[in-house]
Amino acid sequence: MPKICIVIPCYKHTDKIEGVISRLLPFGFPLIVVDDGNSKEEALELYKICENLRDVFLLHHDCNKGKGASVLTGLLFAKENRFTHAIQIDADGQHNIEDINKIVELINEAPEAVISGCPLYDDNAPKSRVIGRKITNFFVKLETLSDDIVDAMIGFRAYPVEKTCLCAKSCNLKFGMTFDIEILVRLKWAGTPFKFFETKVAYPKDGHSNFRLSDQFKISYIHTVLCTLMILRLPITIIKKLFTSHD
Ligand SMILES: Nc1nc2c(ncn2[C@@H]2O[C@H](COP(=O)(O)OP(=O)(O)O)[C@@H](O)[C@H]2O)c(=O)[nH]1
Ligand SMILES: [Mg+2]
Repeated sequence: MPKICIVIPCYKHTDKIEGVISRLLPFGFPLIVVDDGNSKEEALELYKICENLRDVFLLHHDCNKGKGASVLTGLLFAKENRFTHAIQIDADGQHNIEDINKIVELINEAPEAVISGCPLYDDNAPKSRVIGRKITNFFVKLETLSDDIVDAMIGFRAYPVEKTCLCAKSCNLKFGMTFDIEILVRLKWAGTPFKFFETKVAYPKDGHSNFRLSDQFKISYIHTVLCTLMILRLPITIIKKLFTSHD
């Protein structure tokens, strides 16, 4: 029986997270909120939001470590507390919270799989992000030599906790915005199955994104690394394919 929790990385989204938390609580899963080195004021605000809520755990980074580091802090806490699955969701309310039901259904159907959203954007989505995502998804197909990962950037997904922590530990991942992409490629290389569901992603006019041009460069760098590793792994991939086609 899966034991599910929800991980919310939070940086400069204290104004939005209260609404997200209050919409998540009725689902009845414990929430792990990670304060990623927010300012003193924002950290205090977060503390006030979480302090009287049952089953809401607030974890704290002393300085800003990045989205990936926040997710990993949440996942390690989930592992320590024997959760089998962690649903990751953004703090800024961009994700369609009702789709948690779809995720839970898919976790029960395929507990060994990564469950991930496949984004349906509203009209406000910046063109540069939409195009950047298409390029990333193209490279991910190349890096995994498969069509299994439909989208590698959305932060609305569920991880099998044990396997993901092990994978993150063994490959020395980068901890910024590239984490979402790299962990999926590495999990695929480790033989993890994937399931995707369509989900609306909103870009409200008053929304604030921490995504910077430098993140785009870091993403290009990570694709260079992953493409190189894919080439180095080719002999293993070919042998694996030969063996599985004989089954
Ligand atoms: N970009 C960024 N997001 C962080 C960081 N730490 C935690 N987060 C959280 O990661 C999620 C995604 O960040 P966001 O800025 O909305 O990126 P975007 O949705 O891709 O534009 C949000 O829940 C943030 O609060 C960080 O250092 N940088
Ligand atoms: Mg966002």
